[in-house]
Amino acid sequence: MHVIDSHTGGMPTRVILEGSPDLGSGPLSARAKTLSAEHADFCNSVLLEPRGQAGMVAALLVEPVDPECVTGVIYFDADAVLGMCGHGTIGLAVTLARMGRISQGIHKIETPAGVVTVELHDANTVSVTNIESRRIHHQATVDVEGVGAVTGDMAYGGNWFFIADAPFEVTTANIPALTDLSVAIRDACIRAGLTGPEGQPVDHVILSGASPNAAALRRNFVLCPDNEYDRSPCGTGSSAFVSCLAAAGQLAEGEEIVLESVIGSSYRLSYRPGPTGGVIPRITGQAHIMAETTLVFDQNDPFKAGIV
Ligand code: PYC
Repeated sequence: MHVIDSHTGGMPTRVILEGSPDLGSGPLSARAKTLSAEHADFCNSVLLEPRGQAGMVAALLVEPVDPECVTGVIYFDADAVLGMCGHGTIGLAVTLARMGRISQGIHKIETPAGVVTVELHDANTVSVTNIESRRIHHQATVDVEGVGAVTGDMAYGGNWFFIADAPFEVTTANIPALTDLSVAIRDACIRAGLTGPEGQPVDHVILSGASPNAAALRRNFVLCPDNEYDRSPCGTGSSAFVSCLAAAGQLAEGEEIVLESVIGSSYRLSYRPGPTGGVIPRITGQAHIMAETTLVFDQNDPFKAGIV
């Protein structure tokens, strides 16, 4: 299996160029469901140790339905198939440029959540115009085991986020505590039945804190479905965050802000109004290629499907 690995603000993306299971030719959302339901071994073998690494997200290239798109892509982490992935799309654009498949300019990419556009500025810098994002629930309170009541917003940015203020500093030293708290909050959201309009459960949690960097509005810790934290500021999470700022009247159309990850990497963000009352976020960040690799799957390897 031929893969190209990059990282976006420290968060790894593994683009799978060949060697994927046959997912058919239907809508990408249906192909994503098939991948999730029928190919867990494939997903594990690519992302889990010993071949993969903690936090890594895979970007499986597939034929798009929309002929205007340069490619289709299905993202997954070690636990779940994702609707969209912002850091992954920045990494994918830089990877496609390295392969000579795109040049500087604007290109469309199809994801299970919808068509997004990427603008490649140079070999490393990409702006993603995401799908329409929106605040779903304002100031919902959930009862978190061992903590008590936690109040926050639920928002959609291509994945489903619960967003609350961090009760302590968002620093690398606090990553274990931030992870534990976020997992407990996600469990509480699921127990409370806090969902999107079609019953979509919260799959990511953002704990938002102050940044020591005057240029950044917030420093956000983001928990992913595999219980790893996003090393980047999380493209879909930042989109959800921006939708909440917009809904609260705290960010004007076109105004640019900087959001940081817990490790201090950053995205620039702005939005324009969406067609159905949400926002269309624009996320600018940088990715760097790390490796071009052929993964080998030895039939006699006892850990062929990863260390589960
Ligand atoms: O950047 O959207 C993102 C993302 C989702 C999960 C990990 N990164």
